[in-house]
Amino acid sequence: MKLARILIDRTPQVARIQSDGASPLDLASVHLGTLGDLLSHPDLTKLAAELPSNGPTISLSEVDWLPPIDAQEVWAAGVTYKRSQTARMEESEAAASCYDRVYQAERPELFFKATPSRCRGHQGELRIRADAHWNVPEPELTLVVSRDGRIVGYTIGNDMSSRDIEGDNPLYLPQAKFYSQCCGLGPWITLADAMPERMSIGIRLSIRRKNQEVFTGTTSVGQMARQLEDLVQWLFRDNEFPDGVMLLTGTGIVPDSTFTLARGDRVVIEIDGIGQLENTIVQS
Ligand code: DO4
Ligand code: MG
Repeated sequence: MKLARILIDRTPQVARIQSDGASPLDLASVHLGTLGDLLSHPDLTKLAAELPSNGPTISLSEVDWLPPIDAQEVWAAGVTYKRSQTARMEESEAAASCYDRVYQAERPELFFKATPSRCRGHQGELRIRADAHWNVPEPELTLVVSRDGRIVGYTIGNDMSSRDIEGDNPLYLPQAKFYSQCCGLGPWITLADAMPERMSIGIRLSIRRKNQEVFTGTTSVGQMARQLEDLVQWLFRDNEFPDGVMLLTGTGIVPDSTFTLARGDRVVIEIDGIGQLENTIVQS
């Protein structure tokens, strides 16, 4: 079962994704107001399958996609894959020991990534900062977590990052990560019980420039050094998420140091069990 947020006549709607298209759901018929309410419902899978539609099914090629989020905060974990640890250590001599230590520490790196208004959905535009000159996408399995801390679904996240800002000084991390249009999410949420076996989930990144592929990389969730539930458990320590929360789980794909994104690039991230998230890169 897959759930999305889409625009119909300029109104955001929660929709069920089916083989023949996206079907808008009548949340009010079960006294629910938001996608967040639905995701935290104890009977989510049954409810998502049974909710009546309140409009015609729209063919997937005609859907106007929104990121599958309404009021949730977006957090991210870092340095959860060996590749991220080595890339960060190359990027910053000053912070190399921080990245080395956090990769091995019991406490993971967790940081605030985005508010819903800074996220963009499938086919939306993601931004590279005007004051940065070394930028990359980070393709990350993203956990959809209910308000009581259960992983109820998965989506694709793109943790856009300015490597020169982050590498200059680790205290600049929030500026390297958190700005307008800094996070891609989508195209939809696959509910947890419809996902393939976790360790076998493949993640692929392709970056196209003027119809040529300029970077491609792959990894799998099996390469991650941490358990997903462990990340959620740390995030919920002395912290409450009344609307639920999205948690990007870190990147295992980092292009080598000569690569930077450019305006007009098309970034395609594919994750098994979810689908493809495609975004175009813009810069002021
Ligand atoms: O500490 C820097 C950020 C790490 C990160 O975003 C990642 O590993 O995905
Ligand atoms: Mg990241």
